[in-house]
Amino acid sequence: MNPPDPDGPAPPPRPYAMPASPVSPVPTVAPGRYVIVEGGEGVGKSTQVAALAKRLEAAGVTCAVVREPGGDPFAEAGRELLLGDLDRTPAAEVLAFNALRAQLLESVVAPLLAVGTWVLADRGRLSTIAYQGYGAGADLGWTRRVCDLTISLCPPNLEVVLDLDPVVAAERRTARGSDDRFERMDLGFHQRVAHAYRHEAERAGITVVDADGTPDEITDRLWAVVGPLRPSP
Ligand code: T5A
Repeated sequence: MNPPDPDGPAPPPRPYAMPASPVSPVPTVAPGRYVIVEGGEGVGKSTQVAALAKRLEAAGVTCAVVREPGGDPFAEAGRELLLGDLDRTPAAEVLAFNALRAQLLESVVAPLLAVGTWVLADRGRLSTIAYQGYGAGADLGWTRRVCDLTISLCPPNLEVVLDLDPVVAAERRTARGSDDRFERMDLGFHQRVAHAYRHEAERAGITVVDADGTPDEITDRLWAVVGPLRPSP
């Protein structure tokens, strides 16, 4: 017979939206906010994250921009591997994206939030659920659990999905000209990813913003959900 587990029975899983325990019981500065902008290829995430950072800075908020995969030397090296062409299984891809996410959360995001800096992220856990779960066929329940476990290291204050017809997004990408492993996937893959974002957003009550229009129009729509996260003066 196995000896009794010294930890006793497993506690119930922590809900995803629960805030992380504070590092110190007496914070000296108001913590920053962690905002993740999500969506398929070419919907305008990088453009909008940069525009939001400008608006926040103009409003007196110190902020930093990060991207996934990436964000520190280890995670950027992993990005090269993941966006390259070496064969991998969907489950290995889920774990690899989450390993790089854990690195980013613990080494970059959490320390910035602790000193009051806002973090605007280009992609996060929903990308793994959409691309590896719905797109590449990794088991969805397992993928969600792995992603929830990882993001519990540093839960975001807001996730927002930019929604755009994948055909329009593909035109934007073609106009720009770029070509990594995921961008080369066929339209069916990108349609599954777009459907995934809509479905996951509806399931979890995540805000969806229409990404059709001029960049300024879309920034105004995003600002309507991000701006109110600022503490009242
Ligand atoms: N991935 C990532 C996974 O599979 N699983 C994961 O868990 C994670 C985290 C990352 C890849 O990794 C995959 C998904 C991705 O394939 P990436 O290079 O960071 O690779 O890819 P994207 O995040 O998709 O970046 P893109 O640059 O392709 O898309 P964006 O950021 O959504 O779009 P953006 O802002 O660069 O704009 C694209 C083009 O459109 C123009 C821009 O000027 C640019 O040329 N544009 C507009 N044009 C007209 N109207 C507008 N409103 C426009 N807004 C921008």
